[in-house]
Amino acid sequence: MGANASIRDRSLVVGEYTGDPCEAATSPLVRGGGGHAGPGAADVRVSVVVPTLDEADNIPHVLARLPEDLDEVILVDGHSVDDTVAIAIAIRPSVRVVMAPRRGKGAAIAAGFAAARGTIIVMIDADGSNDPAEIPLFVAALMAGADFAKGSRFMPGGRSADITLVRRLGNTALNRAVNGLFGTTYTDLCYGFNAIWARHVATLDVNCDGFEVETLMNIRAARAGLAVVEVPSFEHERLSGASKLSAWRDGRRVLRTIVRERFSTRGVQARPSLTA
Ligand SMILES: Nc1nc2c(ncn2[C@@H]2O[C@H](COP(=O)(O)OP(=O)(O)OP(=O)(O)O)[C@@H](O)[C@H]2O)c(=O)[nH]1
Ligand SMILES: [Mg+2]
Repeated sequence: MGANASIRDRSLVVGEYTGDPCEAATSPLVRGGGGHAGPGAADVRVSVVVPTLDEADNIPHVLARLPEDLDEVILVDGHSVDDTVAIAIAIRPSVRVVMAPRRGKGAAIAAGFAAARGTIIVMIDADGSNDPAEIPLFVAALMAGADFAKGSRFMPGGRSADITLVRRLGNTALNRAVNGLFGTTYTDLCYGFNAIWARHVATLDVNCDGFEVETLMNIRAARAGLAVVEVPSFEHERLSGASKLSAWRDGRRVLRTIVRERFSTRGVQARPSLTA
């Protein structure tokens, strides 16, 4: 599939993965049953939220590969000290720039969700690891009935050229913990490429600041009974610059989030009553 795919490409159907991200299969629903087709393609407006912290060298690549018919692109900047914002505006004058209220990816995602005006919100990293050409696949998964489409590097058809051994082991262990504690069958817990119907954003109530944001979203989506689908994704190497994630520090934050959510009573789907 060429660059700048269309998010309204209705040929994106579930099928065998051929190596072309836009022909990949999605998972069956991994949790929940609340999904429904939602509005027709004509009523769908797609917002893309891009958290940035010193990504001046990478943001041109990401913006250049976005699908052509997005409704808005929101850059949530964590007060970069490089020219990330100026470069983004120069390349895409229509970009909406939101300054994150606090440091941290979670704070940026929450601010982007609050600012988004679309019916679908896609979150994608700014370092070139996530291929914007995969966005139509996430949109298609939502249009096909999912409430929340989460990218996965580790389901059939997904892959990572970026993850280190330590991070892979940590992600696998934490992913298993979540599956065991919350009854999910996720194959990837900490991946930043996801899409959700805007109407479900309040349900997730993203109120964390750091890299635990995807874990929080995945757990709360499952507990709220949202229909979650995994979408195979290829994670490329960060194009340039340094990672902001520390495996140990952020791994502990993810673990704390899992424990906190396990003992929280919020968002637990009500069990059907046996009495009328
Ligand atoms: N606004 C904002 N964005 C951030 C912050 N920390 C990270 N980001 C962005 O969040 C995305 C993911 O951060 P990365 O540093 O790539 O983390 P990672 O993908 O786990 O690490 P690598 O695989 O090494 O790239 C990137 O687009 C960052 O620019 C922050 O404090 N504020
Ligand atoms: Mg990255």
